Formats: sequence, structure tokens, C-alpha cells
Amino acid sequence: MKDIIRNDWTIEEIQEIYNTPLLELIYRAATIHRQYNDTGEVQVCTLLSIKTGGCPEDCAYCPQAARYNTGVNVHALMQKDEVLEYAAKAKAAGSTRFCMGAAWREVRDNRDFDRVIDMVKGVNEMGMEVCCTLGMLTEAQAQKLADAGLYAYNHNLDTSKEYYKEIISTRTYNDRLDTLDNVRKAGISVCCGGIVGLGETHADRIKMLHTLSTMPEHPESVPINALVAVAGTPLAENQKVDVWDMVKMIATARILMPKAMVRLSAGRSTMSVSDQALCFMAGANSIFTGEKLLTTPNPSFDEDKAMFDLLGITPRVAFKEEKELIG
Ligand code: SAM
Ligand code: DTB
Ligand code: SF4
Repeated sequence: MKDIIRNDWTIEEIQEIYNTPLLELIYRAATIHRQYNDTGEVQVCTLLSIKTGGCPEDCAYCPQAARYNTGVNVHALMQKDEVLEYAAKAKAAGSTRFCMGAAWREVRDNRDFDRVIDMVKGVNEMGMEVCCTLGMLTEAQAQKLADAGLYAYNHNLDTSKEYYKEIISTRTYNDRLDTLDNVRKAGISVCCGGIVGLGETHADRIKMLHTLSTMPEHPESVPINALVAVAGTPLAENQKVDVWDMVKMIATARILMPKAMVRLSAGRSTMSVSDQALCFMAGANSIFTGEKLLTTPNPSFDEDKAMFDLLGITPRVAFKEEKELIG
């Protein structure tokens, strides 16, 4: 029924949804999507890596971890003006959310953080929704970002609590949940999802979706990434993710969290337009645009424009919820 958002899903219920025959699952997700959202609309976000590589963490999928030889170009924190130039380019290309990523384990209270605060103010003043993904945050740091105008914070659970230890040993699942709490307390929009293709089981995917959909408030955005297997990382030889696995995850996420922006995130550069159309059909309503994600390739602005034209999709305007509330 419309406007009943549930936070009490059981694992069994999620399992049942996830295992629904695919065409029926897509139909159900598409129906819910139509009830809650404007399906002709997709949010367009652009990522920029403001500090690249040299990360002390050991996330097995990540090209930016210092301990793996991935050939990524290590770069210290960018200057504010350069970042604002990228944001302006993204805005001109139709993007409404700009997300700045740093290869940090956590934020420290130093001059680099002050510079990020200035970047947040600058992008916010340009009229874009500004998002950051900087690793772990304290409550005070989250508040400082909120005061500077940060709209959203991305911090992914990546997989189930049980499988997390197999992928990352330098922090815990609870560390992730604590940061998400701090973000929520500061009144920042939560962007939290995961990765498909890490070697996890279907049960792990279901458990991750359970954790997300039983949070006291659902994340406002849920990125579903397909692993981009990068040479030099421990997961370099993992099998390419099947599009049907992405469709299943997206459709299940849509049914569980009807109002969330479900983002078809990493992995689009190896997906056909028909594959992506299936994901939109199944409830995805957000993408990252721009030639690069953080360090890996992504379709160009022009390719995505052609896809939007073909499918009759229009980009979602910035601050849509706030505008609707004002009326
Ligand atoms: N260092 C911060 C952190 O880990 O939270 C922020 C940046 S980190 C690169 C952001 C997210 O990108 C990760 O949580 C992960 O979900 C995603 N990611 C990183 N490498 C990826 C890959 N090779 N394929 C798919 N997603 C990836
Ligand atoms: C998210 O869920 N996916 C984005 C964003 N949040 C930060 C990152 C994808 C990174 C893919 C690998 C890379 O380009 O380095
Ligand atoms: Fe560092 Fe984030 Fe990459 Fe993990 S995912 S290695 S924390 S940049």
C-alpha cells in the first residue's frame, strides 16, 4: 500500500522477494517504483576523487589501497579552485549532485579537513547537492560538514557483516555503522549501499539488504556497485558480475526501500544500454556520470545523454524534495 514504509523486514521476507522469478520480481519492483517515484526521472551525480590512492586500509576490492600494486596515480588533496572547476563542468553537463571522494581511512581534524570544508561550501553555493565520501567520521566532524552545507554523505556497508571480515581487516562493520549514525545525527542525507561480485553468497546479499532496510530510517540513497575488478587487487580475478544479479539486487532494494534513490553505480562502463534499461525498469533511479568514477572508467557525458534521449529519461532536478515541501 502507498506510503507504508517498513523498517521491520525479516530475513525470510527478503529472501522470498529476492528469489521471486525474475520477470515477476521486475514487474513488482517496477509497480512499487511507479507508486512512489517519478519513473521518467533519473538523478545524475558526478564523482571526483579529491585525494587519490595511498590509503592505509586493506579493502580487497580497492585500487586505492597503498598495499596493492594497481598503478593508480597517487595524488594529495586537490586545491579548492580546481575542484570547483570540475564541479562547474559537471553542472554544465546536467549533473545535480557532486560527490567528492578521498582515499582516507577516516577524517582527521587538520588543515586538509578545513580545505574540504571550504570545497563543500563552494559546491553548495553553486546550487548543487554536495556529497562527500571521506571514510570514518566523528559526530563533531559530521556536524562541521553539515554546517558547511553538506547535503549527503556516502559510506557503504559493502556486504554482510559476516562476509565483511573476509574483505576488510583494518576496520569493523560496527565502525561503519557508527559513522552512519553520526551522519544521521547531524541531519545529513545518508547514502549507503554495497558491492556485488566480491565472492559473497546470495545469503550475504540478502543480509546486507536486511541491514539497510531495517535501519530506523532507510538511507536516502542506496548505491549498488558491480565490482570493478582491478589488476593488482586481491579480487582482480573475480568473475564479471552478471547483469541479472544487478537487476535482482536493484529490484529487491526498490521493493524494500520504496522511496530511496537506488543508484546503479560502479560497473556501467561494461554494461550495454539494454542492460542499464533493465536496471532502470527494476527501480534504479540514479547514476554516476562523467568519464571516471574515482579511478576507473565510466561512460562519457555524451554516451549517457544519448541513452537518456533513447529511453526518454529526464534528469531529476537538484533539491527536489525540499522544493516539493516548499510547494
Ligand atoms: N575511503 C572512503 C571509504 O572507504 O569509505 C571513501 C572512498 S571508497 C573508494 C567508496 C566506496 O567505493 C567503497 O565503500 C566501495 O563501496 C566503492 N568501491 C571502491 N572500489 C570499488 C571497486 N573496485 N568496485 C566497486 N566499488 C568500489
Ligand atoms: C559508491 O557507492 N560508488 C562510488 C561512490 N560510492 C564513491 C565509488 C565507485 C568506485 C569504483 C572504483 C573506482 O573508480 O576507483
Ligand atoms: Fe581506502 Fe576507501 Fe579504498 Fe578502503 S575503499 S582502501 S578505505 S579508499
